[in-house]
Amino acid sequence: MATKKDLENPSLQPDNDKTSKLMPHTADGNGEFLTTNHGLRINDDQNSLKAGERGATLLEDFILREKITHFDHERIPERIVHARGSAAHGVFKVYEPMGAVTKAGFLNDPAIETPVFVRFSTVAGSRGSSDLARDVRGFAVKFYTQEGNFDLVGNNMPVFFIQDAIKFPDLIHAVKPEPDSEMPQAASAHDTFWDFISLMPESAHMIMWVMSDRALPRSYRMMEGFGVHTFRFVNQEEVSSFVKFLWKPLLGVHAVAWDEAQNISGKDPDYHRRDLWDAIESGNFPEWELGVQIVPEEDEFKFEFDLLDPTKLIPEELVPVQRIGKLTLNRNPDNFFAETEQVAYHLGHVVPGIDFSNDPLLQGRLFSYTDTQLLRLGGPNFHEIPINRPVVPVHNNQRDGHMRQTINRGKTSYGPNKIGDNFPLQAKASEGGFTTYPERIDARKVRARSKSFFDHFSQARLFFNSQSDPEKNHIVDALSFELGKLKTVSIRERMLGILSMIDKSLAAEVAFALRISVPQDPELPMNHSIPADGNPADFDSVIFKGSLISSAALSMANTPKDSVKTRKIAFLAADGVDEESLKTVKDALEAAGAIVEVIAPRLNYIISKNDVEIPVDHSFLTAASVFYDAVYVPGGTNSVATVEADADAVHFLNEAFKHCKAVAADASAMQVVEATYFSKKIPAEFSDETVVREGIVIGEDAGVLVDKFILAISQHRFWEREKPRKIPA
Ligand code: HDD
Repeated sequence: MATKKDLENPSLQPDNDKTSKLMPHTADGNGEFLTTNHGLRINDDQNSLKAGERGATLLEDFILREKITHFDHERIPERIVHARGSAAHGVFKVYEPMGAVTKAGFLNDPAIETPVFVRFSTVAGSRGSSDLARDVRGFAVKFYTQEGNFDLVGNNMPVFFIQDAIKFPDLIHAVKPEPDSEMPQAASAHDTFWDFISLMPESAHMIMWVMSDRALPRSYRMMEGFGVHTFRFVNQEEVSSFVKFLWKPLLGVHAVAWDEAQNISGKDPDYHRRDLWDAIESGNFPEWELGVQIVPEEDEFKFEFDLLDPTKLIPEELVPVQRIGKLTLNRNPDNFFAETEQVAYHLGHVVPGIDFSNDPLLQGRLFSYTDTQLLRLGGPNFHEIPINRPVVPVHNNQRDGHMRQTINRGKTSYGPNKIGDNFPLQAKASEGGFTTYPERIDARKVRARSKSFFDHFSQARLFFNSQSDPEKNHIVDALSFELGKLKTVSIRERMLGILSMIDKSLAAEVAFALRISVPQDPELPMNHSIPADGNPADFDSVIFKGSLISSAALSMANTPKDSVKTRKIAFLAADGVDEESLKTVKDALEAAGAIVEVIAPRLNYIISKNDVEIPVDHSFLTAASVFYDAVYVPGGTNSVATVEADADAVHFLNEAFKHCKAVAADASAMQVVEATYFSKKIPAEFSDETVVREGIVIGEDAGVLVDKFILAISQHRFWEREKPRKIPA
């Protein structure tokens, strides 16, 4: 967006490069002298100033005081939610002009690369908690557009727990560690969370998502993202339509197993952070397509649910997703604190062409985000922190406050003014000034929930119905785990009441695991979150709708399974390995975009049967099967014998099989496979069909084997293996 001055000077090109704008704020001590914060060169940074070598330290030591004081103040309050996160820089490009529905500049010019900063997060845990918690993931995108910043602050699930922002503090108090014991960390499996949820039927749909594999992403790069609320698009003619925003990952949507997640949490709590960082460092830039579901304003009431209800999604069968542009993350931050920790997202950061709906959750969020930054970042000037600055100039009459950076010149900091020729000027809509969509509202002031928000179960059921059998099993297991951790038995019973409203078989299976009965006459659909004087809308008269029985887009089983890009494959080898088959399989996997790591009993290198040194990436001590998507055992008599004799190697294979991953071995390494517990499950033949079903490949010809192995890895997981449960490892 051009400023008034720019308009007068058409030769000025807009500077769209966020990275170059960050540069003046970066510092690098390479080749420099050590100084105090005030530029004084420091002569001795090893010793404080003392009265004599052994004497007391002197208060005079301003160098010591400055250093310690700064250190003491290094921490700021962590985010009350989404404290644990990782971020990256990137760009967004729209495919085609979207002028028919929105006038937003960055959605209208396919030539513009809009810089973005994207932060992913878990919700409940503290800053230092594990990435692999069973939790919702945040997916917050800051677009530095030519019309100012647009923030799309979403999650990896399309709905939310509550319908009104006034319940947010209750929800978060319930899920955070319990206030007396500060336990458990980054986990929802405790009494206060489920006590609350069991009294809030409106959470039913979200609970299905949070108990599903969506809560255990394989990678941030393999998650969908959702703006959740219904927003508004407004075009140049001031015609408005409703819009839902979705991010579709080009690598598909994939999850890890719960047992694996718990294991990773111990072995590498930074697993997702590392994965994102490493992918970007190695040039495997994560990509998503931006999808929109557009509903013309006149269709607002055409659905069986209310578009304003954030516990509902619009099934893709009803309104198809149009993919309108691509997001690419291509640069890691230079400094975690300055960028990832200090970035401040806010739903109220919009640009002309994007506006809000009356979703009561969205409306409350519009207050919360700025408010939280004021505390977290210490004052009203957080927009001046380099990562938060727009790429376009900022001019207004706001002044002063803690840590003000801008040196505003001139006498006037008010408008209208004559002294300063009335600058800065308000912009007309034609000059890019934001105008609120003039929605007609003619209503009474009430504290109430619309009756159209009261069907809490139809979409929860739609979600459950849409899952594949393994996904349904995982939901049953997740609920059995979480409810199994509760101390208060009555909460389990109440939850079973809620589950029985969603699906009787789901409730029965969880009840079986908990060895209690499903309440015959649950205290439902009573909504316990109704106000003291009841709700003006009569809940009993709610008709449970939801004519759609199942939606393919809701199941991760239907995600594309045609690529092994960035998948990590472990090769278990030792001295004497047959380097030819190793190389054939490695080269083919790498050509397909996978990452191969050689794991051996000792670090550094192994010597092949033909005396070739092969670099080793990890020993069995520092590696674990949970860090890999698949495992391969190459041939070579001595190597095979060593791997077979190594208990850690056999455990590696057993665990990979348990977590339903693709396993391959050279035919001459059969004795290693025979040492595993799954040796009896090896199929007799390895046709493509068997490989896709079973995920195991054994072969003599490395060239043939690797094609089938690639096919197997691209299936991601062979969840059917879990059916005979209680697999050791
Ligand atoms: Fe929120 C952070 C997403 C409801 C109040 N939220 C936060 C972040 C994400 C979301 C991704 C982290 C941003 C970052 O990386 O810095 N929040 C959501 C979604 C919601 C939602 C998708 C429902 C659809 N949030 C929500 C409500 C409230 C808040 C109803 C309060 C009324 N959220 C906050 C907050 C946070 C926040 C307290 C903490 C840190 C921050 O804002 O910057 O203001």
